[in-house]
Amino acid sequence: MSLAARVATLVLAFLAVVAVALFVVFHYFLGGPTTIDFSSGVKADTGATVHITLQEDPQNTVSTHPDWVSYFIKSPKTGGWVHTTLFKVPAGSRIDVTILGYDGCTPLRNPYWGKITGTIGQTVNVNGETVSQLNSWAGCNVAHTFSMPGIGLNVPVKSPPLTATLCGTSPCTSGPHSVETFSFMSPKVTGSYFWQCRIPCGGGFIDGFGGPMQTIGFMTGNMVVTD
Ligand SMILES: [Cu+2]
Repeated sequence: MSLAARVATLVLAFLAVVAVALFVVFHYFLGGPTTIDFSSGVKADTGATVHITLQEDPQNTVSTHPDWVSYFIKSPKTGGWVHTTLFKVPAGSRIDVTILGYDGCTPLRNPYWGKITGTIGQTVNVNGETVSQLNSWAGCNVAHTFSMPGIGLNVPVKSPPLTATLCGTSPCTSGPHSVETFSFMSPKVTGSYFWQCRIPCGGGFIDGFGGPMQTIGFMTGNMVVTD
């Protein structure tokens, strides 16, 4: 092999190692879920209305954990579903939320989490019906919750009927699902507000609280409130 060929091989090998290192850094260390921005173009503290749509699924086939239960957020820019649980809203605004519930039921550990709190009117609209509670001990009918302790928000999300064949590919675009709508006021205090599902739905983990329950992009996330 000529000197030039050896130098070229060495340089190529070096560049390959650098490329792998950069991929690892960007993909695994810096490449967390993105934050979906619902605040741009909306003046904070005016009570303006912002619309947010989420879905919860029995799986997340676009992630490296295809068997983990997961939320998705609909991008207001593209209309596409994004594998994230991070979103940004303007302070002091009315947040209209729609959640599409595609996952099957898991009983709530405490009936308290079936009670709706923190929404305007202390109610949610479930498939067209206004309710203030979902009694998951009377029937297995709740899949996940959308709960934000910092503002006292708790919304159980109804599951499709027990015998339904659930959507098997995420993000779900068809299949049996519930439609829940509710509104709440975003706080006037800016910052990051943690939210999580209250059902220990991390199947295969001790007490169900590991895995998706503690991973951003699945069953826990943050609402960033901005001015
Ligand atoms: Cu859950």
